[in-house]
Formats: sequence, structure tokens, C-alpha cells
Amino acid sequence: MTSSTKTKSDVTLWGAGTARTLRPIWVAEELGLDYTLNAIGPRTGETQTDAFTALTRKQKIPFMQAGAVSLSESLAICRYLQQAFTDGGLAVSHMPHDRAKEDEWCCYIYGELDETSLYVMRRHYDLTDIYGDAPEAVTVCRAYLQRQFAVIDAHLAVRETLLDIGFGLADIMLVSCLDWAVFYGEELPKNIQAYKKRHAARPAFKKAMQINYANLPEVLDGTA
Ligand SMILES: N[C@@H](CCC(=O)N[C@@H](CS)C(=O)NCC(=O)O)C(=O)O
Repeated sequence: MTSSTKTKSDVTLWGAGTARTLRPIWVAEELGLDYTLNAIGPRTGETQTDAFTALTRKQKIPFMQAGAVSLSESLAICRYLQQAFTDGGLAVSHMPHDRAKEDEWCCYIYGELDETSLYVMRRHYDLTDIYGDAPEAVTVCRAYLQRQFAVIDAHLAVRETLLDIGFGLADIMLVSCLDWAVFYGEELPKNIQAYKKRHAARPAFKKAMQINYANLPEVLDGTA
């Protein structure tokens, strides 16, 4: 993954194939970074090897190393890249209130959409062989997700991006959850649909999708 037009970096990412691994790859592509990707997948055994466990005892992807910095957690990795490489295509929050607003959106999206709704659905709708079938929990999660979508849809009625400073980290968090929701059969409200269409046209998004789902062509061609 090297090119003369890319920003040199010592960033290495681990992980591909999920909405969470898409995030740091997308950020790296927006920033035009020259990075190395070890495209290990979830539930392949690759997160359980001795070598990967020595990097992170969590045995989770995504994971990142850059010099002496080692990070797990998709949001933390994205935040690090956004702050460490400020010359790319992402808005950077310098003012305390912008930074706090960005954190507010990122925490909301991560806590309410990803962890509380979509990941519970992943466990009890998608991965029932491992975590068990829980149709009632999935129904409640779907309703909860739509309540959060209504909040976001109202916010996006008069905006192109979540924050006034422009396209950035919070948008990457949100779009990654929108694709995930659609994949689980959820309808997106009108303003969110337009927002998703607008940002899915970004070249860095398209490239990140190709990289992240290289081993899952059914996700890319919509037949999954
Ligand atoms: N909060 C973490 C969650 C990471 C996570 O749970 N990753 C899953 C894949 S989406 C994983 O690595 N599971 C272990 C495995 O599948 O081997 C993040 O956002 O990075």
C-alpha cells in the first residue's frame, strides 16, 4: 500500500471485514496515509494467535501500532490518526467546544448505535450460533435504533455533516453504522438516506470499502 502521493507514516493496522475495521481504514484513506494493513478477520482464529495476543490481550480488531503507540478500539485509533496527521481530508477539531461536540457525537454513535443496538443485533440476530437466538432483544434493539435515527435525522435536516467544522470523525462513525443497519434490514429516514448517499460518494470511502471487504465480495455487490 505505497504510493508517491501518500503521506509517509509508520502506521500498521490490523483487521478487515467489519464496520469497526472499516473506520480506521477509511480515516487512513481520507488522510492519504501510506500504511500497512494486516487484514486479519473476525472469528477466523487470527485474533487468537500468540503473535496477535502479544499485541493486544483483548484479541480484538481493529488494532493499530505507530512507533511506540499501540491502540485498540476503533474510535481511539481513528482519533489518534485524525490528530496525528492533520493534512488530509478530515476536519480537525481544535477549539474546545468543537472537540467536545465531536466527542458528544462519537460517544452517542458508539454507545447508542454501535454497542447498544447494532452489536446486540449482531450477537442475537447474525451470530446466533455463538451467542444464542433472542428475537425479543432484537426487536427492542431495532425500535431503539430507529429512535436514535429520528434524533439524527432531525439534526441532518439542515446540515450536510454532523459538525459545522465539516466532514470528520463523527461522520465516519455514523456512516459505518448506517451501512451496518441497512445490512440488517433497517430502513433509514429520509435525511439520513441523503446524507449516506452524499458521503458514500467520497473516493476514500469507496477505496476503504474495497480494502475492508476485499475478502467479502458479497458485501460489496450487495448480495450478502
Ligand atoms: N469496541 C471495539 C470492539 C472490537 C470488536 O469487538 N471487534 C470484533 C470484531 S467487530 C473482534 O475482534 N472480535 C474477535 C474475533 O472475532 O476474533 C472497537 O470498536 O474496536
